[in-house]
Formats: sequence, structure tokens, C-alpha cells
Amino acid sequence: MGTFDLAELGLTPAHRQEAARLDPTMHLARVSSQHKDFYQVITEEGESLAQVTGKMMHDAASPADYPAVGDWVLVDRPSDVDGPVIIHHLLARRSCFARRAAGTSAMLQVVAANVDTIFICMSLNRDFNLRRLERYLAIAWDSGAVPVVVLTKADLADDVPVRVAEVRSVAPGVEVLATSSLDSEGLDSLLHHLRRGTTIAFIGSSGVGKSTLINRLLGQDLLAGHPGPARR
Ligand SMILES: Nc1nc2c(ncn2[C@@H]2O[C@H](COP(=O)(O)OP(=O)(O)OP(=O)(O)O)[C@@H](O)[C@H]2O)c(=O)[nH]1
Ligand SMILES: [Mg+2]
Repeated sequence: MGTFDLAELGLTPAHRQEAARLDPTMHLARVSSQHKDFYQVITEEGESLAQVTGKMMHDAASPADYPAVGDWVLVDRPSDVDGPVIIHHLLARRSCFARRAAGTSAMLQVVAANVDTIFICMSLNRDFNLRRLERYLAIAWDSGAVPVVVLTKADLADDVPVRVAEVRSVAPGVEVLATSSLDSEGLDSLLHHLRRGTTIAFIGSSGVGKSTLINRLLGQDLLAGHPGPARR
């Protein structure tokens, strides 16, 4: 029996069925970060270093065939006490953010997999741009995740209701929240989306206040000095 409940991270009976079909002797894990030559995954025993099999590398037709942050995978062991665990299988993605791999025009690289809710962040001062927001919305809908528009830095704007109305006009049916990390405006509405088993992600231009907002939601400075793909 493990010490970590993977349902907290969104594991469902459907994942377990898929895992049993692929290889019932292996252990389910979720990819928490991706580095050049290794991964970190979370198993029922906690976080472990992981690597993909040579076969997986050989069979990969494109970068999208490699595991990415958020992916559910099957690993040979639940812990890396005896060296990195080995990723043998990648489970089907429920949602997927992809971008073109650097230097190639056709190859897609997965930035984040299995995100349920994507917070599209745009600040209510300089960064406010409806065309850019429409592009972000298109990316979000394509990914399979549900977008929520998070307008940040409401404390710096004096026309918030007007801006919110403009956003609603280009984002029909999408929840739009005006927030401020300075005075905590709108943070309660955001917190409603943070539920057990639900995966969220934040995207938006540099400087709009994503890290500040996440830190406010977490109530601590967990992200200080840790730039990474999961934040964009
Ligand atoms: N006035 C005001 N400033 C804010 C708010 N949220 C963030 N800021 C400031 O905006 C600046 C950028 O915030 P970050 O949280 O680092 O922005 P980011 O989106 O994480 O940027 P990248 O990590 O570069 O993508 C910092 O100086 C913050 O203090 C807010 O609600 N109100
Ligand atoms: Mg940041």
C-alpha cells in the first residue's frame, strides 16, 4: 500500500483500466517535470527520478510521443531508491497543449497534458489585448481543457467593468474573473476551481502576474526562483 493517493492528482478508474490492459504488473505515475535527459514522476510512494525505455525512444515518431508534464505513465517500480524508475508506457491524453518544436516546422511538442482548466491570464493594464486573448482562447479550446479568463492587476485599472464586458464579447460562454493579487480581489472565485483531482494550468504573457497569483493561491512562495514549463 502506498503513501500517496494518486486520485488526489486526478487518477480515475478509466486510467486504472487502461493501465491494466497495457501491463498489470507496472505502477501508475504522473509526470511532474521534464528535463533534458530525465523526468520526475509521482507514484503512490512519492516523487521519483524517471527515464524512458530505449524502445520508447526508438518507437517515437515525433516529440509528441514522449511523455510530457501531466502525462500518466506506467513505470517498472514505485520508487527510485535503486536508480531512476523506467517509463514503459504512456496513457492516452485527455487534453494536450502542444507547440511546434524548436527548429522544425511540423513536429509538435507537448507542453502540458491532462489539464482540466486553463487559466488564461491577462493584465488589466499594459498587457490588455483582445486579439491576443482570442489566440490564447483558440489554443485552450484546441487543447481540450476548459478556459477561464483571469484578468489580473485589477487594482491598477479604473475601468474594470468595461474591460470585463469587452472580454465577454470575444469569449462567449467563458468564465471571466477580475483579480488582484494586491488586494485579493477575485481570488475566492479562482479557488473554486482548485479541487481534489483537478489539474489546472496558467498561461499568459510574461509579467502579467501568474506567479504572484499562484503564490497567493498557495499561500506561500513555492514558485520563487523556479521558472518552468508548468507555469506558462
Ligand atoms: N499592482 C499589481 N501588481 C502585480 C499584481 N500581480 C503581480 N504584480 C506584479 O507584476 C510583476 C510580474 O508578476 P509575476 O507574477 O512575476 O508575473 P508572471 O506572469 O509570473 O511573469 P513570468 O514569470 O515572466 O511569466 C511583479 O512585479 C508583481 O509584483 C497585482 O495584482 N497588482
Ligand atoms: Mg512567473
